[in-house]
Amino acid sequence: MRPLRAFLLGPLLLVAAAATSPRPEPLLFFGEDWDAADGDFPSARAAHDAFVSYLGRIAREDFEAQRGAVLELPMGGYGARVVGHANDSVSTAVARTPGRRATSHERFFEHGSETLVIVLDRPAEAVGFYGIDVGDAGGVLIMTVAAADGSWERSYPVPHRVVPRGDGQGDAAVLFFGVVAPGVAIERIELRNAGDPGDGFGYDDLIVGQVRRLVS
Ligand SMILES: [Ca+2]
Ligand SMILES: [Ca+2]
Repeated sequence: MRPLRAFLLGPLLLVAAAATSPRPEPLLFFGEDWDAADGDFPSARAAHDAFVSYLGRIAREDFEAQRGAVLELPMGGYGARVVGHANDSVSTAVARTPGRRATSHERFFEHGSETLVIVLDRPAEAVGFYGIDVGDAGGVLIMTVAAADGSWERSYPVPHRVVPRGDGQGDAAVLFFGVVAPGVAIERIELRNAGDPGDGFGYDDLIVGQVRRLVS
């Protein structure tokens, strides 16, 4: 009888836990191509594809029509305000941003300041992006997502590789990082370099969206 008892108790315990536990923690998506200087980034793209597969409504910014450090991005009605500082800017200037490049077309966002803030007009349940040339000069990227009223906030160190400045590895490495938080109204996103301030990051293909829901 013991195996049967275990079989029956397992599902019952799971149901009880689901009924009383708080909202589940977000799903995280990460892939990194550390040696991506020659172009392709299959691991990062696989993480991107898995992230997108969870989403129904989706908006993407490729930065191709943008200029400057402070941006107002329509993003399909989500309305993202990117608040950059000195050393931040949409760029194509590879000569001035060694290692950084676009993952779509030509333009990307160059992040050289400590903290970049993105505020959404309309909340999203999911946020993701490609990061380029992150960690090759001692930088450490931390992403914080938060509800506007301060009722919910999570900070995630992006689990990318890090080598000291001058090491020579990781030039033009590409990563993808995404957070899917069903039922959460994310309205504020922070991207912070908590490591060597001399490590410039590139971002491209910023994605926000809502979780795909089954309709019956
Ligand atoms: Ca682009
Ligand atoms: Ca870098």
